Amino acid sequence: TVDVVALGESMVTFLPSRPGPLADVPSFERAIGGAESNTACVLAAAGHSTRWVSAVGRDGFGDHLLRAIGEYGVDVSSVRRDPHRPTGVYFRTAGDRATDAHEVAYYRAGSAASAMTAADVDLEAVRAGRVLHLSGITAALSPGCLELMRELTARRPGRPLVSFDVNHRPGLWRDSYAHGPEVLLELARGADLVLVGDDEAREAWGLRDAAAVREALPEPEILVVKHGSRGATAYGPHGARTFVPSLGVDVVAAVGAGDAFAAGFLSATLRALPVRDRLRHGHLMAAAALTVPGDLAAPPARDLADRLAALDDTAWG
Ligand code: KDG
Repeated sequence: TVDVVALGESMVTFLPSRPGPLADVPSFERAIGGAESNTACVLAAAGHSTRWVSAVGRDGFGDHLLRAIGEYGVDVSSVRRDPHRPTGVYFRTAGDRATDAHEVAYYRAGSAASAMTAADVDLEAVRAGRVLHLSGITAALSPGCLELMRELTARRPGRPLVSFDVNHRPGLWRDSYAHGPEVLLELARGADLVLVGDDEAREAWGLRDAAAVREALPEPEILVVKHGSRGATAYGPHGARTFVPSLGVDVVAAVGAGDAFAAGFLSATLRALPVRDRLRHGHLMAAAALTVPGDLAAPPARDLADRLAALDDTAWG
């Protein structure tokens, strides 16, 4: 069995050659994006066996995604090639340093991945890992994708540990087909591990603080609420609560940091490390992603991450 299977849409990402509004950026550099495959890539770089399940077009961008994600060591053999629909792409601007305000222009409506359904995804390949990693982005893509998410978060005996990163993307829900981000709460209830930012919980669900999120989400065995640059709190069974501060880094771009955090947390979970160390591994991987312009940074090697996570409390603030 593989350690982690991640399912979701990936896109070719275009990063701006200079800061400023989208209307003024003269050229872009090609990179790869997609929250779930980002997590899979970081996990693979940290030494885990991973698989990414999705659909891409039979086009050059699809070729590029398969090659680039495959080069991280992620198994891409279960990704479907759709001859009729394109691979999604998106453009972004550089975030304002202080506020991280940036523009995102998605060109993904009608993409190959948005046409995924429970009927045409290889569910056996999806459920073959120790962990199945999902995100709320998929639920916003189409009714078929929402059904697929419902199927994968349904509680069933023998299923893998289901990890759900809420990943609220307001730009996707604005012109979504029917539902709003409240369906993400329903999906989160079916997961074993839920990761959510306190800002996301406020915007998507109107929940004020971490305690309110736990109250609304008692089902997942572990709930991680991220407080941006402040830190993250993990809620475990029987009211257990663990807070670990973030590392103070000079942020270049926040994009990809949440995906990397999930990878660090999952890596430590797979190795049955204590909750405090899971959070520390999350912060370490996030710090690497925060200090590069694109989604993906080379994460610290596993033995280095282990040594950094084991530093005493003075080093960890
Ligand atoms: O987490 C980073 C992602 O937001 C980015 O890679 C694009 O998957 C993406 C999305 O749908 O926003």
